Amino acid sequence: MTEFIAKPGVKNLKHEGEKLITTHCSYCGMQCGMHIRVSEKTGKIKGVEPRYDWPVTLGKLCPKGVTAYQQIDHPDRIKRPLIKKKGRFVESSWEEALSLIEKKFTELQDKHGKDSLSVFGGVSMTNEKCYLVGKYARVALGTRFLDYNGRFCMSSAAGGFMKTFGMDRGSTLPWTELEHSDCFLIAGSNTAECHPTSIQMFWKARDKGAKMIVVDPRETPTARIADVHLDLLPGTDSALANGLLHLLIKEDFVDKEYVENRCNNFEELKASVEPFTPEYTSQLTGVDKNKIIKAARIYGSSPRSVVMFARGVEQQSKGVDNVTLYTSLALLRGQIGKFASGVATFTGQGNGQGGREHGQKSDLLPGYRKITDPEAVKYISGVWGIDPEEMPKAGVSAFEMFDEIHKGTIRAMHVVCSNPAVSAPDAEYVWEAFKKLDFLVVNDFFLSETAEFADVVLPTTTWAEDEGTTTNLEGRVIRIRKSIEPLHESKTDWQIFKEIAARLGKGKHFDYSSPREIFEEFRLATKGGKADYSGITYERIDKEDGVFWPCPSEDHPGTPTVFKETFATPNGKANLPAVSWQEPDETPSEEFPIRLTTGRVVFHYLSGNQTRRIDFLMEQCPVPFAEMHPELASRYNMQDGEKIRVTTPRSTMELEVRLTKATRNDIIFVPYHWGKELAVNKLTNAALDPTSRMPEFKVCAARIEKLEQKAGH
Ligand SMILES: Nc1nc2c(c(=O)[nH]1)N[C@H]1C(S)=C(S)[C@@H](COP(=O)(O)OP(=O)(O)OC[C@H]3O[C@@H](n4cnc5c(=O)[nH]c(N)nc54)[C@H](O)[C@@H]3O)O[C@H]1N2
Ligand SMILES: Nc1nc2c(c(=O)[nH]1)N[C@H]1C(S)=C(S)[C@@H](COP(=O)(O)OP(=O)(O)OC[C@H]3O[C@@H](n4cnc5c(=O)[nH]c(N)nc54)[C@H](O)[C@@H]3O)O[C@H]1N2
Ligand code: SF4
Ligand SMILES: [Mo]
Repeated sequence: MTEFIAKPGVKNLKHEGEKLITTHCSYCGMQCGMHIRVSEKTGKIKGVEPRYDWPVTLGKLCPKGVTAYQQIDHPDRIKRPLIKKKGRFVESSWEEALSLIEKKFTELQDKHGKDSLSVFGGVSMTNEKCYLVGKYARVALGTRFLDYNGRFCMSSAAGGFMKTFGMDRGSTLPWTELEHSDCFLIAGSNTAECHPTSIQMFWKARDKGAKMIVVDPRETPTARIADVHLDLLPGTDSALANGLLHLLIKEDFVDKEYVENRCNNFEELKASVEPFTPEYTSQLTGVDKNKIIKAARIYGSSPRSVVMFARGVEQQSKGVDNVTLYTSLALLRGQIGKFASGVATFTGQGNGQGGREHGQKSDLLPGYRKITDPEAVKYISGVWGIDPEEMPKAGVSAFEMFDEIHKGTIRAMHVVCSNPAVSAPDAEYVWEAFKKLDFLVVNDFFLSETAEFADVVLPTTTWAEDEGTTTNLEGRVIRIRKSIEPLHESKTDWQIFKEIAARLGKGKHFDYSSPREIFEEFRLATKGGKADYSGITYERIDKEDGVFWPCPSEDHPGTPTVFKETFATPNGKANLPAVSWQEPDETPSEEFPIRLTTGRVVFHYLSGNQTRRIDFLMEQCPVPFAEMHPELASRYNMQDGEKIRVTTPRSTMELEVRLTKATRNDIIFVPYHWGKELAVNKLTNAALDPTSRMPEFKVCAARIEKLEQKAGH
């Protein structure tokens, strides 16, 4: 374990009577290094210290990170299993809760077949647990209906990287190199609020003269410090990226040798970007053409540049196209596989990278293997000790599982580590689906809006009560360490899968006594796959400050920079897909004249089920709001702080106005961290990307109205 450094230069200043557990934050993909302080006498959590010697985040934590420990011994923790009886939750024993699950699952499968059950997973869990979610669905329940919350998060980036590179590692370079880059093109990422501790890397590079281009409809804190801010209309990224590609080609910024030797399809791409002159691009995107030209020249002339993007470009019904186009910028410049340059997506959730590689997706098996590939099925069946014939077929994507519930195909669901009642689009449709289920089981440590619909809630441990590994947004596999024993009567998710499996007669496939044992099987399951972890051990992670996958053997150094010589496509060259511009699924009309976009604030995390319980964070940001430009507000005679009505073709809600000149004057932005009547997902459009099945959270058409003053007010 590492040495504790209180501050650079001040060593081993430990808190009296406490031990320090070296681990990482529970929330986002930055996975900031931290030490949890635990009282030696009482074993209770006392607080947190940043980890200055963690090479990626160097002692930085954001407001969520410094308060993350407050979840652990929080009074709202679910202490015992809950069973709904006559519409109310009643505490029960594990025996009673698990017997009920066994009975219901068995009855439903006897009557309606194996696929009447489903599993909805999440990636705020360790690799060990994420791996077991897939195995639990396929081996213990034997259902094809399995998908997870990464479908709302990383799926378009994954789809885009598979198309261009043939492999989906979120970053082609280690982020410790970012400070040596000359130029960042950041699209659809509110970096300072959503990956706050990465900002120091950009500042260091800026200090050495690096340039920054930000593509966002809002002037985020990151856009504010940019050399060029391309303030596009939401949903027009493919037009903008085509326009930038057009200029790279026209102004001779293409690395011809690289493109010739390492890329496919250049001529087709060239032809398809031809119409995207700065004038035409400006017309489609609403961005001043001179800013587009300036951005292309800065990016095109920088020797070491990094293209980075996040959900702003990905959470669209053309999200995969957007990803391939932005990625093509870096390929035309010959930037992939070299020092301090490349492409990266800002992976969202703590284990958003690892959790998407190992079989929580409806069509994937561990190691990024395809369930439609008979060889992959044969290999994984061997590791799992089942007959390949028993392996379920591919299922459907996360949102489409709700369609299956409405159709009556799916009768029961086990939600593990997600809160789709808040986070899925078209929320009222999703709530109806939950009500329609014959049986819903939820694993969580806090009663979420989804858990409120459940028949049985199983109390799980927080990240600090178990050990395992996660994979950060660089692709670096790291260790999560156990700070305390499970509180109350909670159990870890893997223990829960093990116990349910045993009751369903599949116990021999889940006979683990520790996360380490799961990790050993998991290594084997990934061996030979695209995401190969087989050379990674807990000991190596400790010794080497994490190990980057692919790492196919214990003497392999791991792969901090990918695609140095070749890409993972059949001919080893990267693809440059030619995709033209298409409107978003829903565009403004007379009835819904503006665009609504949604996202995050620094103080809350995702569905808010964790951060809405932390006093400091709630004090900073208690309720959602509709951010709008004063010009837009004045057209409707709306004032700052006033309540208004926002309506889309799906539903309507009331929100507080927040005026800011940082937002375009033809859109509103609403953060989505609240449930029920405060859930902006009542309004969002569930149009899905054809490849990634990612919903269009980032753009739909809306109407805003002043609320009638009530008499007497
Ligand atoms: N504070 C905080 N941090 C988080 C999270 C959190 O909930 N809270 N969640 C984590 C997770 S899981 C994720 S996925 C990431 C998300 O991180 P981000 O993707 O950075 O966050 P968002 O706020 O969803 O969206 C980013 C930006 O996209 C812009 N945008 C909207 N529409 C468009 C468009 O059409 N084109 C472009 N180019 N931009 C557009 C928005 O204005 C917004 O500034 O953050 C991670 N970190
Ligand atoms: N409108 C709109 N909607 C969006 C987005 C957007 O930008 N706009 N972004 C989308 C994105 S990027 C994401 S990632 C999704 C996320 O959406 P969700 O998956 O709903 O996100 P969380 O709030 O992280 O839900 C995780 C739940 O699991 C619990 N939990 C945490 N750790 C564990 C664990 O180890 N085990 C178990 N069993 N439970 C645990 C938490 O308490 C919480 O209730 O939301 C999506 N929804
Ligand atoms: S940046 Fe992300 S990982 Fe780091 S402290 Fe904040 S929420 Fe945690
Ligand atoms: Mo996410």
